[in-house]
Amino acid sequence: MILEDETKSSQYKLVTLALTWQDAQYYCRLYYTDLVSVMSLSANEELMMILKANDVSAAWIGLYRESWKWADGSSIPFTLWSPQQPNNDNGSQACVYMQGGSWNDWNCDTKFNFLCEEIIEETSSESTFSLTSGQKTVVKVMLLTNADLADKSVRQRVLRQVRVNKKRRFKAGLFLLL
Ligand SMILES: [Ca+2]
Repeated sequence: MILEDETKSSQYKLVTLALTWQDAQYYCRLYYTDLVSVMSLSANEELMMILKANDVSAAWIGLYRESWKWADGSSIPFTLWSPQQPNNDNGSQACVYMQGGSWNDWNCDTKFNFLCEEIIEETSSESTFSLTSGQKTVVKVMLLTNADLADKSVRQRVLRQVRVNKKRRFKAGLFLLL
């Protein structure tokens, strides 16, 4: 299987469980790809409409402070803070929720609904393999890439790409040996 540059599309998933930011991220990573990264005004509007349509006022998004970055490690081409935000009130606001389409930094332990995204990545050479329960399959992958595989976020994306199969998701230990 050769993983090459792929076209990428995101599907947004609103989860109406109230969880802390960290638990929300865990949930998104388990069932989808990650908490949502909002990379454009149009994506932000789409998410705002999802919240509105579901009558949810506020939901965690993937942005957090460690110098601000998205949960999946992406850079920040776009922000839409509410007025006077981010204010890091009491020095304890390191996570971000969306409300009415704009963003506020907030205490990560607060429980909100949250927005996940599922990234569907199409590889040019589609692999097909099937797993039955209890079966162990070793998949050898040859990577043709200029990406920096020493970078943790790049490795996570590669593993996700291996893991995400439109029809079938298998929970297994995935290791990338360099
Ligand atoms: Ca705030």
